[in-house]
Amino acid sequence: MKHRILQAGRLLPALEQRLAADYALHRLADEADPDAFLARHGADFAGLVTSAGGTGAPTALIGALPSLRVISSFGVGLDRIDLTAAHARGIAVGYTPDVLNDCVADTAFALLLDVARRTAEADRFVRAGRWASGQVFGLGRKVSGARLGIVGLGRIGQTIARRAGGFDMDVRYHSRRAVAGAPWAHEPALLELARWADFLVVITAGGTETRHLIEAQVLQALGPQGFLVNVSRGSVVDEAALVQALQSGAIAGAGLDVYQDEPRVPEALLSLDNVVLLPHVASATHETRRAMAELVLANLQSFFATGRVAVVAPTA
Ligand code: NAP
Ligand code: 8YV
Repeated sequence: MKHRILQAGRLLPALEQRLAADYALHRLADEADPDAFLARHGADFAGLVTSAGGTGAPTALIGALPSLRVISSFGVGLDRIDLTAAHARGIAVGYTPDVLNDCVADTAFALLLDVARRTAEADRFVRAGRWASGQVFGLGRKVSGARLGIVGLGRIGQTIARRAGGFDMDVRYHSRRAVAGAPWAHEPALLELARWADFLVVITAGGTETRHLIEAQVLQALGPQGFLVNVSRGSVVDEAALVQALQSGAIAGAGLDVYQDEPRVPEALLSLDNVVLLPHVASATHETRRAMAELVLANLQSFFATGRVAVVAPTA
């Protein structure tokens, strides 16, 4: 008998195929009325496969699955998983840290370079025929040697900091605790880091503790020559304050991969030229998504063989 697994949201087709081969997989998205389906069949499922940046495992979904024993999440963020509810019921939670550090760090730099050197904007300029018609494209901001402030020096934050060495950048970081042995200066006051930095890259965890950590005052401190890059979660930045800061010139520009209400991006951001907008794709390469998929499978295999997932998510 195959274990019954519920799939919440979309996953890589190759991962879905592997899951469907190994388990009795049911896609909740195929149901016209998911709530009615869960009310009738929720008790059938021992496992839930979901994605960190997508559906997650919210309280209501966990509550609708009374026989649930394991959650395997595609991604590292835990802000959309009710860890307290899972812990209270003894549900194992597996996730996919580390394998995506490189690609998320690369994307942070892609956004940083793009918004500073105006590459997407320059591409639009060429395609619109403005170069050919004799217009001159304006100057950008030098990245090499600049000051980089990193908000959150975890697995990905440290990878970003190492990338910055290749650009001869001066790096400092803010987090609640200094990271032992890290060669970069810890700045306990976020406002001070913002005041000091030319580029502020946000890569903290999401969730209630970091909600609107980057608010109007931080943006004011970053200043009219400063750039913000957010590859963490949309909730970490006060989006209304960011729009205001970009429109008024309180900061120079922003590079964003994540938003408060994905996939909706505020209309105001779409019309600004000093913003680079990505559709939550920081980990989206063939190589990294394959590695994440392998961990999703390994977590389930390990759980059903031993009672423990291979990579255990920290409890809330
Ligand atoms: P991690 O190793 O757990 O690092 C999280 C960092 O955030 C730590 O340095 C932590 O330090 C800091 N932090 C937490 N709360 C904070 C607060 N209130 N104030 C300041 N700093 C705080 O996590 P990771 O693997 O690097 O991943 C980070 C996040 O990136 C994930 O949680 C996820 O949301 C996001 N992510 C996004 C994408 C994407 O596609 N855009 C892809 C992967 C990950 P302290 O605890 O000392 O404060
Ligand atoms: C993915 C992410 O885009 O790992 C995370 O926390 O947000 C990203 O890697 C996501 O898990 C896929 O939805």
